[in-house]
Amino acid sequence: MACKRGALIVLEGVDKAGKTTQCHKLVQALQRSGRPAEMMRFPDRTTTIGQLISAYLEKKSDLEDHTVHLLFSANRWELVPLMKKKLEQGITLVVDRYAFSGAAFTSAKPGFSLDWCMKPDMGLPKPDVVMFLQLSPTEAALRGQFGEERYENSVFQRAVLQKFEQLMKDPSVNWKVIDASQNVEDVHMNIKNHSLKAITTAESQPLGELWQ
Ligand code: DGP
Repeated sequence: MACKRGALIVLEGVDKAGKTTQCHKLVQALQRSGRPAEMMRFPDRTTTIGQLISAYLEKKSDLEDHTVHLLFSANRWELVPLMKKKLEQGITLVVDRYAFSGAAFTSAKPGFSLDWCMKPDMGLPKPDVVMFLQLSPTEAALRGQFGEERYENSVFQRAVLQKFEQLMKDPSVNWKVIDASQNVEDVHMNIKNHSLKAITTAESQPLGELWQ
């Protein structure tokens, strides 16, 4: 019998919500319980496209807004063969940001519709669950200063949050909202419970296509 596929689990949220910490904790917890799991993150700055994105985020280069949007999307598409291979091997992927960040961040810029921003990512592997780590801009500010990278300012982050809220109205995506203001362990338990359910569901369901 072919092995059961892994689940595609995505964590999203505005900056400072704790996504990266929680992704690491989730992968460790799944592995400790004997479930094969690996972490991925987008943008993946290690590829040729990812290096262009990284230079842009670090403000070492300027790129036209549509162009950089398509590069972020291309960075996800270039990893799709690897993602599918791992999922088919029964490995659960825990992904730090995905197409939802893509649509929310670019559509928060003037002159971009959410609809246009979603188009390049249509057909990507569909996550079995997307957990949105919710944290108000006020609470995010209490967690310390933003860094120096592009997008790291509270006015832009508020606009991004509004776009995420619009994306979360889409019933075709299995959204779970997580209160990220709780302590790290409570957030982790919440995320782990949703993930275990997603892993069980994924075992009996084929991988879907996003926004199709
Ligand atoms: P991170 O490495 O998770 O801090 O993400 C880098 C920054 O890039 C962060 O501010 C969010 C933003 N970002 C992530 N994905 C996309 C995307 O697809 N499009 C745009 N415009 N920004 C993105």
